[in-house]
Amino acid sequence: MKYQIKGYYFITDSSLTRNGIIEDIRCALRAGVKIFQYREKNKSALAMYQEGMEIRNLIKDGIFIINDRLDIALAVDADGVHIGQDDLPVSITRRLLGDKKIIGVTVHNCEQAIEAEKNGANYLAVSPVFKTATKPDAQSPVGLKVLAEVRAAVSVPVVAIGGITLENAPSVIKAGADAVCAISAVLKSKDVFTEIQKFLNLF
Ligand code: 3NM
Repeated sequence: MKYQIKGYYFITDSSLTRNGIIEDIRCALRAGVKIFQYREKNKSALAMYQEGMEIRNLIKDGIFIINDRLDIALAVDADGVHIGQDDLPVSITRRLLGDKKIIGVTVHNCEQAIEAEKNGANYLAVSPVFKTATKPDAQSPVGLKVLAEVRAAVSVPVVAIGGITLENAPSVIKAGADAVCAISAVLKSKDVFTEIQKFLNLF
């Protein structure tokens, strides 16, 4: 894989976007983002396939990950899939996706992190670090301590997500995050491009 999981990690959100997720991705590409995740909770498989193909064709120079949907990841030849604790087991996902693709796994504690790495995860997302309104069913915030503990317990890259802002991002990076996701902090801004640049500049 040409790129590492490092820096600002962009995730689409069709309910928070002001100008549409495709325009958001264009802004992120112009700003220099190298890791993208298509996260869509409420669309048909066909709509996701079509949108996923459109995004696949935009991201020539970067990593393209699909949230949850292994079928869509395979269909659009994404670079990988991001799964949670209630999705198919990591080992099964690996068997279906093959050795060349990326598997990211959301974890809430060290035990899950060690297990996910053992089963073949390429990176982990520790979540939610802080309180977030973007994912209504998110667990209680795990905080910077768990983030640092997970960082120390595994060797794959660790991504931080949940309630991250420009103000608290430096503390998240200091706690050991290799990459940060910040959805509302970026998409609620009128100038997505500039807001993303500010996050990229933290690295
Ligand atoms: N997953 P914001 S929290 C996509 O806890 C996602 O697993 C989470 O959005 C989890 O940056 C979250 O606006 C949303 O807080 C993060």
